[in-house]
Amino acid sequence: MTQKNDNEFYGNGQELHQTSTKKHKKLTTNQGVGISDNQNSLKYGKRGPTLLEDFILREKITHFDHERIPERIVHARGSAAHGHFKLTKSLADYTTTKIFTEVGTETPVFCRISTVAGGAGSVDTPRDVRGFAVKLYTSEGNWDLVGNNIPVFFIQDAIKFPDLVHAVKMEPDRGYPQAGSAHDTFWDFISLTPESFHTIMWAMSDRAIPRSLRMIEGFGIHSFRLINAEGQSTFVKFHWRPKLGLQSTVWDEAAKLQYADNDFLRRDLYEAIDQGDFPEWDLAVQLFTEEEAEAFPFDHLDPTKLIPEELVPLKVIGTMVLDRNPDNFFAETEQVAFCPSHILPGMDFSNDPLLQGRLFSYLDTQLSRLGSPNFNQIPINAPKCPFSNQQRDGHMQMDVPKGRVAYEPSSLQADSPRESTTGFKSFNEEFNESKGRVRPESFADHYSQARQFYISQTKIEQNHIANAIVFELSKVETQAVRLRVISHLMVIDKKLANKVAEGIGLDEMPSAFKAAVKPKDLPESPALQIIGKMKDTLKGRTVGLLFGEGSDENQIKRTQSAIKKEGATCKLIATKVGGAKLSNGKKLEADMQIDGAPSVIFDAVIGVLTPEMAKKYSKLPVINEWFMNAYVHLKAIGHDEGTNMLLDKIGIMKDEGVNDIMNLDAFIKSAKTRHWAREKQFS
Ligand code: HDE
Repeated sequence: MTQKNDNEFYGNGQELHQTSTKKHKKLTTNQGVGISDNQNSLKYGKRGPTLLEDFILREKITHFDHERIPERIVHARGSAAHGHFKLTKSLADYTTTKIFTEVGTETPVFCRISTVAGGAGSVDTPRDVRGFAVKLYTSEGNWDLVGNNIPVFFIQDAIKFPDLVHAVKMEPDRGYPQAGSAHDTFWDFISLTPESFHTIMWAMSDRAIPRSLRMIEGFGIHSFRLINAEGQSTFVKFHWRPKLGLQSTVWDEAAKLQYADNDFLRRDLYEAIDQGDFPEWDLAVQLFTEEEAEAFPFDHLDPTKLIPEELVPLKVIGTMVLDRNPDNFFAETEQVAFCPSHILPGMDFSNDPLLQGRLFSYLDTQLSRLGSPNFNQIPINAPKCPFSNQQRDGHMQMDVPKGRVAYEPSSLQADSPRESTTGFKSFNEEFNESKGRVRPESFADHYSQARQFYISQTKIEQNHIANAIVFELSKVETQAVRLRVISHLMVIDKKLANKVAEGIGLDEMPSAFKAAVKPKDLPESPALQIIGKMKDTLKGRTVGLLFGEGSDENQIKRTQSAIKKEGATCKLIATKVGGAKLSNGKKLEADMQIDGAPSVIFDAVIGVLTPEMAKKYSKLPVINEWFMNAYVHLKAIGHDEGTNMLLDKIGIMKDEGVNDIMNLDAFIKSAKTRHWAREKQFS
C-alpha cells in the first residue's frame, strides 16, 4: 500500500483540501523544495519511530520553536494600523522639515496603540496608561512620535524608569497581578515618589479605561525643538486629537469587559477600519519660545508637567487617518520598532531628562528584541525614502551592497554616499553648567498641577477618580502604604483625601505629606476633562438589538437603518446565533448569540420583543443582566411594548435614557451620551 492510500484510509483530512477546485500555490520547504505530504512525518515502518532524516519535519518544527521573539518589556500588548498624515497648515516660520512645510502632502504612517503593564497576551481593558506611537515615513526619513494618551509621566528622570516598571509589573515572587496597578509594589513605589502624583491623578481618571482606541488623545509629552532656516529654535509639544471625541468606559464596565472580550479594543479598531469607518486624529502643536517658557509657573523640561491650553493654545496643523489594517500581526505590529531618537532635519530634542534617557533605551531595546542592528531593514521599519551609508554586515543582512568602498571619506567609487548640507543638524545650544547628579529646583513643585487637574474635572469625574483610588488601595494589603498615599492626597485636595479615607474605612487621617514646595492654586482648565470633550454623536459606536421569536421585522429594519444613518453599527443579538422566526414567518439570522454579546460591548441597547417573548426572557438571568448592566453603565436603552414590560419586571427605572423606539429620534439622542444622573442611585 502506498503512503497516499494510507492517508486516505485514515481520513486525516488531506483529501478534503485536495478536493478544492481553486488553484493553490505549491507548498514548499524554506529552500523551495516541493512537499508532497504535510500530514505525516517520515517513519520507519507504519507504527515505528520517526527518522532524524526527516528534514521537512525538522525544518518546520525548528522554525516553530523560534517563532516568538522577546515581547516588549513595557507596552507589550498593542494594536496597530496603517494610514497617512496630511499637513493642512505650514510651520515654515518655525522649521525646515518638509512634513511641516509641504501642505497637502500625504505621508504614510503606522500607528501602534498599547497598554503599558500587561504582557502581549493580556487583556485590553485594565486600568492603564495607553501608548500612542506613530511612525511617519517622510520623504526625509522616518520620524517616530512615541507618546502616550496622557500628557504627563510618573517620573522626572530616566534613571527611575526600571524601578517604576518593576513596581507596576506583576510582583516577582508571585507572578501576579498581570496588567494592573492595584497592588502593593506599585503603590509602595508611588507613595515614595511625590513627583508621580500628577500622573496618578490622570491614571486614576477614566482616561485609563477608554471605550475605544479611536476615542483617545495622544501626547508627545516632552518638549521638542523645531529649527527654522535661520537656525532659530522654537519649543513644541505635540497633541493628537481624535475626531470622534473622547469617550471612556465606567469602571464596572471595564472590569466586566475583561471577561466579555479580552480583545475588545483590538477588535473595535480592526473592525472599524475593516468596514471603512476610518479613525482620524488632528495633529496639534503648542509652540513657545525659550523666553516664554521662562515665564511659565513650572519648568517645561519636567515631564510631570503639562502646558495648559489656556496658557499656550493648540494650533491644528494636519490630520492622521488610519485606513488599513496590518496584513500580518507579527511582521508589522510586533516587529515595528519605535525610537524617539528617530527625528528629522529641522527638529531637535529638548533637555528633558526623561526624554534624554529614552533616546538611548529604544535603540537598545530593538537590538535585544529584534536581535540585530539590521532591524531597520524589516519592511515595517524601513524608511520609504532612499537610504544608504557604509554600515555593513550583521545578523540577517538583507541588503547586497555593491562595490569595494565601505568607508567614508572615499574617492574610489563615484556613487558612494556622501554628507549633505540638508542633513540633520543639532541646535547650537550653549551651556555654562557643571557636571553632577542633580535635579533642578524648578522641578520641585509636585502638587500644583495635580490639584489643577483634579479641580478641573466635573463632579462625576472627580467621583470616578476617588472611587478608582479606593479600589486600588483596597487591593493594597499594607496599611502603611495606604496611609502614605492618603498623606499625598491631602496636599492635593483635602476633600479627595477624606473621600478616599472614608472609602477604605480609615478611622483616623494621617498627617499631610510635607511638600518640598507649597502648592500654588492654579486656575481650572476645562480642557483636562473627558466629559467636556465627548462628542454629541453616534458615529463610530455600536448598538446591540435583541430580538426573538415573533419580533416585528419592520421595527427591526427601521431601527437598524436609523442607527446606520448616524454612522453607527447595529448588531443583531438573539438567544441562538441562527436567529429566530419573525412575525411574518421569515427567519432572521443573528450577528451574535447573547452569551457572547453581553451589553458591556455596546454603547446602547434595544429590545424588539413580543410580549410573550418578553415574559419568557424576563426569567432568563442573561437577559436580565443584559439590560441591567446597560442601565448601570449609564447607557441608553430603547424598547418596544414587549421589551417595556420586561424592563418593568427587571426593575429598570425610566429616565431620559430609556425610550420607546416608536420615537427613534429620542432614542438616538439619548444614545449619544451616557446618563450620568443614574450614578447617584448607586453611590
Ligand atoms: Fe517608553 N519604552 N520608555 N515611554 N514607550 C518602550 O521600547 C522607556 C516613556 C512608549 O508601540 C520600550 O520598543 C524609558 C514615556 C510607548 O512599540 C523601551 C522611559 C513615554 C512605547 C522604553 C520611557 C513612553 C514604549 C519597550 C523613561 C510617553 C511602545 C519596547 C526614560 C512619551 C512603542 C520598545 C510601541 C516602549 C523605554 C518612558 C511611550 C524599553 C527608558 C515618557 C508608546 O525602550
